[in-house]
Amino acid sequence: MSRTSIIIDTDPGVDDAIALLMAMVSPELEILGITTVAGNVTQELAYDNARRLVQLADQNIEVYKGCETPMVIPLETAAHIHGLGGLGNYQTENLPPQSCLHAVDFIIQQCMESLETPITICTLGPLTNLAMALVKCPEIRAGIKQVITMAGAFNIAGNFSPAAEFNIYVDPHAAYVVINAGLDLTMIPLDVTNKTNVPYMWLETLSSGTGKVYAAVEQMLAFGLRKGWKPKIHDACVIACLLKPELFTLRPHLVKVDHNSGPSIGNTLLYPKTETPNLTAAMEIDQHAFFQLLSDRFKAYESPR
Ligand SMILES: [Ca+2]
Repeated sequence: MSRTSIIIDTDPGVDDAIALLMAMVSPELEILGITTVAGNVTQELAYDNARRLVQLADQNIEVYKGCETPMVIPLETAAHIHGLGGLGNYQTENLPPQSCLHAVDFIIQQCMESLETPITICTLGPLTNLAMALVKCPEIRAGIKQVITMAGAFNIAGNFSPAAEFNIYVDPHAAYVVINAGLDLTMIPLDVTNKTNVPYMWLETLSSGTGKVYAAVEQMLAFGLRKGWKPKIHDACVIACLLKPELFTLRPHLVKVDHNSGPSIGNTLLYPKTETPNLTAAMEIDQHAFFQLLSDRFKAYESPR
């Protein structure tokens, strides 16, 4: 099987963790590297958490530390959603060694080496690293086959302000750069990812299953469950869309992002189909098939490896 080469840019984050764990056991994917971005948590925590997850999955994937702040505005995190450490109640010591290469330079290097066979970039956090790479070296566009991003809110209120979904809210200027870069971009908005409440059946599978990954994910989800939330795993939609795009209703649309300071900053506006499209928008998800795919992939973690 020829595998799809990807970079995952992430700010783990409980839902990022599930997306990463899903990707790391998907045989169709070759993960060239993981890059971390400040978002749900600070860069330092995101970087440690991503390495923690690679270690948990017994993988040998390099993690590259990215931008410490958004391009223009100060960082706002979401530690109240993901726990102070970012992975709910999950913590570990003795992390793998750090890489010296910056995430932005890693993205540039990989894209420039892939001009013959362009790669896919999956973004699970604010778009700062990818935008900075595009600003620093616009030529990388030729090395990018596709970008799939969890970002935006089209026909519903945001989850961080009434106008904005978190990833866009944190760095609307980066979103503006990426959306207008002329890339093959698929945007999976909150309208769709809000439908990924973890079913009780999967929670039961986690608690009755064996293996350290199940136990770890249970700990991660426990933080939200204790607060009475039914966890949503927004970012896993990106990996699912890469593996099985047929699970989503995808439509070409023009989307613009409001990056002007004011109460609507970070708003994503979905224009009617009559306007010239600039991206592919996910409009609906087959929830049942999505969770089937997720639980199928997690079976790889069922017993100690
Ligand atoms: Ca995320």
